[in-house]
Order: sequence, then C-alpha cells, then structure tokens
Amino acid sequence: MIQKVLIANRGEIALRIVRACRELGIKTLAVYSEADVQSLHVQLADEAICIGGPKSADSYLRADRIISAAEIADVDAIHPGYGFLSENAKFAEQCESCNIKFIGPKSKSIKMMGDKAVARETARKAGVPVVPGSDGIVETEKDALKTARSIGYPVIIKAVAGGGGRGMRIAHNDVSFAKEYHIARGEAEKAFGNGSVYIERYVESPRHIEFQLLGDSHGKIVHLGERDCSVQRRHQKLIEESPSPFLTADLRKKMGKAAIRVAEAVEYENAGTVEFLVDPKGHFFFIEANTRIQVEHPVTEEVTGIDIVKEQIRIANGEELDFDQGDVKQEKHAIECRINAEDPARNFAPSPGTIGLYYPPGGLGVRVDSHAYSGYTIPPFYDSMIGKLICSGPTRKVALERTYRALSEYLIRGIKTTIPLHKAIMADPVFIEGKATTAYMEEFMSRTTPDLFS
Ligand code: MV4
Repeated sequence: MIQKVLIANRGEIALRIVRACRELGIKTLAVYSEADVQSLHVQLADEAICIGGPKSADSYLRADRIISAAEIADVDAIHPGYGFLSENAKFAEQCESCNIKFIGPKSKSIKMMGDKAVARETARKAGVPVVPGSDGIVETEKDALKTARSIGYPVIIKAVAGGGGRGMRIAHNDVSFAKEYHIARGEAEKAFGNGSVYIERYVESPRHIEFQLLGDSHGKIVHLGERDCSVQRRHQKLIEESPSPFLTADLRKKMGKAAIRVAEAVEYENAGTVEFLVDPKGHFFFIEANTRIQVEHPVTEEVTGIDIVKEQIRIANGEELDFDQGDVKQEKHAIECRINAEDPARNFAPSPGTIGLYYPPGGLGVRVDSHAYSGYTIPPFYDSMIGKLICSGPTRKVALERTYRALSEYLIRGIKTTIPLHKAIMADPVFIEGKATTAYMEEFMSRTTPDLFS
C-alpha cells in the first residue's frame, strides 16, 4: 500500500497532488528547486527536499536526484504530474527498478504513445480512424514528396518525437513541401535529437477534442467523456470545456469507444488522454495520446464528479475501478480558463515578477487551482501558468455566465495576466455560440484591439 508519495513537480499541479494525498491519508514529500523555496507546494507538503538549481535541467528534470530524494525519505511512489519527467519512459523504468511505484502507465505504453508514428499505427490497427498519411516515418526526400503528392495538399509534416504541436510544418504544394520537409527534420533533430518525421493530410479549422480515460491494473478501461480544447494559441491551450458544444450524443459514443480501443491496444493503465481532430462535417481522426494527468483534468472532474488524481493513486495501488462505463454521467458543464503571467496586449510576452494583491474568486460552481498568493514572486524559469479558473453549472449558459463573473472578481495586481483576454472571449458571440475551432484565436486576435487586455 502506498503510504508516502514524492511529488516530482511544482506549481498548481504539485498542490493538486498534495490535496489528493491528504484526503487519502497519504504522506507527501515535495521536491523543489532553489527558485521554488517560497512555493506553496513546499509549504503544504509534509516534507520537502531541495533537488537543485532554478533551471529545470538542474532540478525537476534530474531523475537521479529525484530518485535519491525518494530513497532518503523512503517513499512508496512518485507522482510525476505533467511536463518534466511525466512522459519519460526511462524515468518510469528507473522508478520501478528502484522499487518505487511510478504513478502512471507502464513504461511500454509511454514508449509506444511517445513515438507519434507508432501511436498512429496502433490506432489504425485498432480500427480507429486516422488522418490519411504516410505508413510510419518517411526516410528520404524523394519518398516524402511521393507520399505528400499521393495524400494530396495541404499536408502537415510532424516529428515522431514531437507532440503537442512542437515540430510541425504545413505545406501547400511541391515547392513549399521540399522546403518545409527540411525545416521539419532540422527542427526535430535539434529539439528532440531525432529528425524522423511522418506526413498527414492537413485538416483545416478542425476542433481539437480529447477523451479522458482511466484504466486499472486489471484490464478495465473507462472514458470520462471529452474536453473541447479548440481555443489555443501557438499550440498552447487557453480554454477547455466539457461537454464539447459540437459533439452529438451519437458522435460522443463513437469517439469514446474509439478512444478506449486505442488504450486497450497498449494495455493502458492509469489516467490518459486520446486526442482527436474533428472536421466541420463531424469526421473524427485520432492524432495522439497523452500518457499523463493533464492541465485541464479539472474540467472533467467538475462534469463527472470523479477525482482523477485520487483514481490515479488508487490504480497505482492495484485497486479496481469501482464504477463502470454506464455509471459515468456528464452531469454538468464546465469551462476552464488558464491564467498565465503574460501580457496579451504585447504578443503574450511573459510577465514574471511579484504579485501584489491576490484575491481569487469564489462562490457556487467556482474552482481555482493555483499556487499563487499575495506577495508570491513568479520565477522566470518555468512556464507562465499561475492558475486555472474552472467554473461549472447545470448548463453551458450558466457555466459561461459564472466564468465571466468569476473573472471579474479575480484580482491579481503587480503583473499582467490573461484574465482580461478571457473576459473578452467570454463576451464574444463566436465563443458564446460554441463555434470556436482551432482557427478561432488567430481570428479573434486579428479583429480585437489589444489595448482591451491591458
Ligand atoms: C493536425 C492538424 C491538422 N491536420 N494534424 C496540433 C497539436 C497536435 N496535438 C496536433 N495538432 C494538429 N494536428 C493534421 N493532420 C491541426 C493541429 C492543430 C493546429 C494546427 C495549427 C494551428 C493550430 C492548431 C491547433 C490545434 C491543433
């Protein structure tokens, strides 16, 4: 039985994991960098160990130091959160070989889904629709061009080691293809140390819809419905909601079953997500799978009432899921706004610094997951997300009204944040009507005066 957990992360997700452990009667060990001494997760965990310098590469990415801390403090398990080492198959393996439970899937599942061409092939073999594209990686320029022509333009070139939009290039004809192919390979080699790429038909203005899954160690897999993550900028999600305003009950059922088939094909265990693109006609295509807890998991928690982080720990303990697919109900509507320390009026430039007054909103249906507080200094070394506002209600309309109201109450002084931008989006007819696709943010910014966000 897990009695003590090391939290190999920082910020709001570290806090989220501390909270789940507390309710389960599990002790927590925080690890932190020299830049995070003042961080809430360090203050709220039962114990804390400093693992290195401010840069991620010197602390949160140091598997050796994290495992040493785990051994010194005698923990039973490590929760990796998201980012950092969460999808590192080698780290998961190292934990297991040191007799420390990795709270996540088996390293083999991480590996298979981490190679985006293998993931695509796995989905295809499981009978799940994938975007028309290459059979695995394309090795030579000649082969790549031939493949692009047979798929038909526009095509998108993706790094096998990429994911989340990193290392993707779009080409509209033979001439641009040759150029983009070389850029994609070079970028992939530089970013991931692996220049391998594959090609897909480029789906224009799709919705980005993902299904939340839970699988136990006894082979049972259920889905908790979808999240619509279409509102993103440069592959950074800004708003997520559930249920998707676009899906019909029929399409939801088909996509949920497809997501489970992908997970079954890799004997998926713990929490994970299967991502789809959905075109304007309602055709859906598998694109990739995430083998970690995600930033936007609270949206699903509010809609279904299921505590996903607690389920992760129970699953790691070897317990069976104590509910079936038929028991999962999407009973509410929830919307999440990511609150980033960025200036939307200045091309989203990072805005680290010291928060003056910090006053989060409250009331019925309002949840704030954040590690921020009055006087907290946001270090410049990590991503800019300082919190998430998740508002829920019986209908989408109520969730929207509540989000606007909560954003109006949310006071963060001393730094620039995405709060004013979110308010403008919540008042925008295209978003209100549930019509936002992945093309939305660019279109919205082009017709909006940036000064509105200051
Ligand atoms: C695509 C696509 C269109 N066609 N693949 C972006 C994140 C990563 N998970 C996959 N992504 C996409 N893959 C095909 N075949 C569109 C996206 C995409 C996107 C592309 C350009 C600008 C914004 C986007 C937002 C979401 C998804």
